[in-house]
Amino acid sequence: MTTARFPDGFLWGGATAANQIEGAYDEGGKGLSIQDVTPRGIMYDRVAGPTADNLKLEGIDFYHRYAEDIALFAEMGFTVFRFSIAWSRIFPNGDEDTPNEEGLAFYDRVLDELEKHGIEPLITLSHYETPLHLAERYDGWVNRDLIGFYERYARTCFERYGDRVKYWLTFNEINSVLHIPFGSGGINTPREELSRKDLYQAIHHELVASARVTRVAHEINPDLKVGCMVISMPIYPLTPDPDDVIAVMNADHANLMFSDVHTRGYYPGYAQRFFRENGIVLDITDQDREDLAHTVDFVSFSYYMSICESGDPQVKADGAGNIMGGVPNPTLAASEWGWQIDPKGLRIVLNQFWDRWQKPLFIVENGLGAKDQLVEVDGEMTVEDDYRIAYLNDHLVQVAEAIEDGVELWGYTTWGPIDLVSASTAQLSKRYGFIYVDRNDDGTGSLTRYKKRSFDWYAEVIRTNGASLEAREVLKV
Ligand code: BGP
Repeated sequence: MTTARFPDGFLWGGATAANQIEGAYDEGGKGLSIQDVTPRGIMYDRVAGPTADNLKLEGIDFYHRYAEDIALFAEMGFTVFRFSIAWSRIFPNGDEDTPNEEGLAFYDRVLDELEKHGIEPLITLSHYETPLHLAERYDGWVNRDLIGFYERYARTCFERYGDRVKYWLTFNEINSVLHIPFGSGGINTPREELSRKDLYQAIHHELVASARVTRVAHEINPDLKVGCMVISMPIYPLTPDPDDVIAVMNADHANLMFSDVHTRGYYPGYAQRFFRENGIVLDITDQDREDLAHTVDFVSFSYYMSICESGDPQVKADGAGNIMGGVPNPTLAASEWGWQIDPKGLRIVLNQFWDRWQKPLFIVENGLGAKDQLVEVDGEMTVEDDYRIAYLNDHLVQVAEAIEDGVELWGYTTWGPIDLVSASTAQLSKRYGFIYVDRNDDGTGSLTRYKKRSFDWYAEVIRTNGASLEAREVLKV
């Protein structure tokens, strides 16, 4: 037991994305999204159209099984559930004038179910799911027209659901555009043909769109809370050499610029210097500047790992990571996919973000992707996932420390409370859930759900508001 104190009303739950769970890729009038043509995952090139080997086309069939799945979340005591709306269910091509009613009605039903169980929804408007037509016809976010299409989509969602959904996120991991232009920004032009100016112009359009819909949300209902969402990754200097520390500062700037703009409403000096020195002249209108001034209500982020940086060009930055990698940390162990495990990094990042922005924070992704073994215990099928329990326990202990440090944190949603298709590799065998889904990488499986050992563990954490967590020495290499 710890002395961990999470505030009353702290929101506990899990997080998903439409393209990784829903399936039904061509049902209910849905158009194609960029996920329907990336069967190997968003780190890899697109293919021409949907192919049978793309696990996302069926996902875990949440589209038909949402009631059963939400009931299981409720059994664990969830008070919040983060999910995304598939943009191409609401506007199948992205550029229509009127929305698809069948798509809207689906999310009404999901919200009904959440309401029934007293679970607060937290909705991501765009989670790596740009309608494919917007990528092919407009080259995604490189094109300024996307701002208007996104605004129409967001307005439709706020008007339809704004009286029952308080928490909204504009773009999932917006800082990933730099690394995966197609997956994150719907940019069809191959990465190697994009100039820096193209990339930062696309980023600028997304930042403006995010700020603009934040204003729209507040106009529709002043009680709505709109947040940004970024990949957080504490970056440590490999050595005490000041050159390594400067390298960290630069890497931090590249990564934190997005939330700096979201929270301050303008580009910070270091970004302007970077644009100047790299000959990047962005098309920024007066209207853009006015829009950007509508800052977010809170900052949300994913946290899986930390990384190192070095000022020495000889040092290899070949460490694997959540979209971004870096120089591996010699003191930390890693997951089966090479992501280095660092619970204390979460406390560090919570403090860094709070100190920097003084905006309430929300951890909307954290978890361990691992290979699970389904076994029979006392006549029931389950997974004895003590490794997952250890990972989450140790991270949550650090969250409690950060709260003790004075950080204002609204909630915590683990990534993938139910097994789902991986974003980076499109595998099902990279499992994050408390609930096992019987589906394999080759597409076989009954889709039956089974509770893992971590299911009861998380239920107890939520029931005791964190008091059941165990402070213990965290293993290093
Ligand atoms: C984040 C994404 C999620 C999710 C998670 C885990 O980058 O927001 O969509 O999938 O990482 O990553 P992966 O699925 O690659 O293991």
